Amino acid sequence: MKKVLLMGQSNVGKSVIFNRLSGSSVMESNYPGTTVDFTEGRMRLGDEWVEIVDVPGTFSLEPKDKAEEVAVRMLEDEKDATVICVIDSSKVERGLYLTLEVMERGYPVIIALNMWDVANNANIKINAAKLEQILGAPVVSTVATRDEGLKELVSRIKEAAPVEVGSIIENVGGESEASAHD
Ligand SMILES: Nc1nc2c(ncn2[C@@H]2O[C@H](COP(=O)(O)OP(=O)(O)O)[C@@H](O)[C@H]2O)c(=O)[nH]1
Ligand SMILES: [Mg+2]
Repeated sequence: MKKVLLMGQSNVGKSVIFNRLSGSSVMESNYPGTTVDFTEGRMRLGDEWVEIVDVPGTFSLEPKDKAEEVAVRMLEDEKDATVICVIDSSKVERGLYLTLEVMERGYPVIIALNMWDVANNANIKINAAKLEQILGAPVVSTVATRDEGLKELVSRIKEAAPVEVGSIIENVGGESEASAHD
């Protein structure tokens, strides 16, 4: 069965998203040989069922503790997974670090700009469409606690495809060159 991994730092809303996307058949287990637990469930994606995993929070793919180590191993265990990178919209740069690392490893990625309400309240403006264009990956703003954006997030998972990280740099360069010629 195809797997979808929810990844991101701690406290960005991964578990709220997981709970809303997964059905009732949720299973909690320890990662083999560790005391680190994670939750797994199923989700309907178009006309197929896929497995969705609430991966332990991690800041990067260079693990600093046991839980982060498990997060990295879970990613490496699932070479064919699609990754939903969950980012706290009020701290985008922090979340993008992990996103780029996951992309660099060749995984198809879709980005959930969660906590969109928090960013709004803090007057932080993010151009999700532009970020999507630069990254070459779907970017969806969400407020998981209010179930906002999650339908769109799920419907766009199929758009996630591997991205050349080099092309992201080109996209940024191409942008500034285009505006320079305006
Ligand atoms: N305001 C707001 N709070 C959220 C949102 N998503 C999650 N939260 C809250 O943020 C906290 C962390 O969420 P959680 O899912 O446990 O984060 P995780 O550590 O990434 O699994 C919880 O108190 C959630 O209720 C959101 O979009 N907006
Ligand atoms: Mg959690």
